[in-house]
Amino acid sequence: MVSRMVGRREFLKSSVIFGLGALVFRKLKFFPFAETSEAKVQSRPVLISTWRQGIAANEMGMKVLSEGGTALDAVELGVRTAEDDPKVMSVGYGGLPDECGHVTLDACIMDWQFNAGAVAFVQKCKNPASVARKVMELTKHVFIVGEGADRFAKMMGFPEVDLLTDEARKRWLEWKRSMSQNDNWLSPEENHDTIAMLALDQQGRVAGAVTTSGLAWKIHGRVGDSPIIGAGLYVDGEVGAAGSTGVGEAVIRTCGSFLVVEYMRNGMHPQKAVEETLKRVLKVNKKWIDKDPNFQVAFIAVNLKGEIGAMGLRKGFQYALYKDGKNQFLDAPNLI
Ligand code: SD4
Repeated sequence: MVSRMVGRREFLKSSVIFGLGALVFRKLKFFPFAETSEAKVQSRPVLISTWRQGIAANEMGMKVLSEGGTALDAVELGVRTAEDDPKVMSVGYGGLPDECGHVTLDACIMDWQFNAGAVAFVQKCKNPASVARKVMELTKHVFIVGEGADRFAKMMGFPEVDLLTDEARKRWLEWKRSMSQNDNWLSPEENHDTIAMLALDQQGRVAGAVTTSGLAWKIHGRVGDSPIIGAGLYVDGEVGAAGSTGVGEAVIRTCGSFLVVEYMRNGMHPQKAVEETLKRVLKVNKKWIDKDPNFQVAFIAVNLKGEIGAMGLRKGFQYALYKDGKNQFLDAPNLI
């Protein structure tokens, strides 16, 4: 009995000492780290956009935010800088055409409350992301395509524009001249420049937009991942957002952006979430990826803390990140 009591007292004493020791150890070694990272992640706003045109898009996005706009305004007007720029030959006006010489545009937009809008196969309007926003805000629908999308854009007051520039037509003619039996419609090199843009504003509202002319020389009527909610873009106001660029077919097969957000919902850091999603993309699309050294897919992501993720399947993916007052153009890591 006595020895049992002493034993219990000893046990309690050593537990208290051990507990205090562990606390001191945590304070010294681990707790400060946790505090630092906690402080660091509270950096809002954050803007992240794919490829070089993301720099101008982020600049515009930040201007919109500083003038009191929301994350949604920031992504809509941010991606518009690429849509309007004929030198960006993979988005909007001046985009490279399909196999028949038609420029066809796809876009979508989504906010932090699951509101979403999308258009595809647009041929007469250079700002499909803004048309997508009108679909989202002024109709009961999510997705309008083709002639109906052009008609809707016209009804909404968007001017009709011939999207094919002289330079894009020249490139199309060169492509046609060099066509051979070996051509692979899915892999011309200059295809990976879709702009996906995500914004987390000061108030913690998250939004995203994606806009593209799709893969150059695609079969007439083909639509990729970019305007598809869940594939090219997904936003969840309680979790964060993700967007993609690259060969859309591979992203559609995996519901890529939705998967990134789901991984984040389950607690993954955005960087880990994009990596795990790319592993899935690789697994599902292996037979196509193995055959084609130019096959690229990439994701960007942001969570509500302002932590970001960016990664390409292969080397070469670059993105623009506006965070902590700096707009930087960065190389993303790659999976293979
Ligand atoms: C598509 N994902 O149409 C687009 C192309 C792209 O960067 O992203 N290019 O499949």
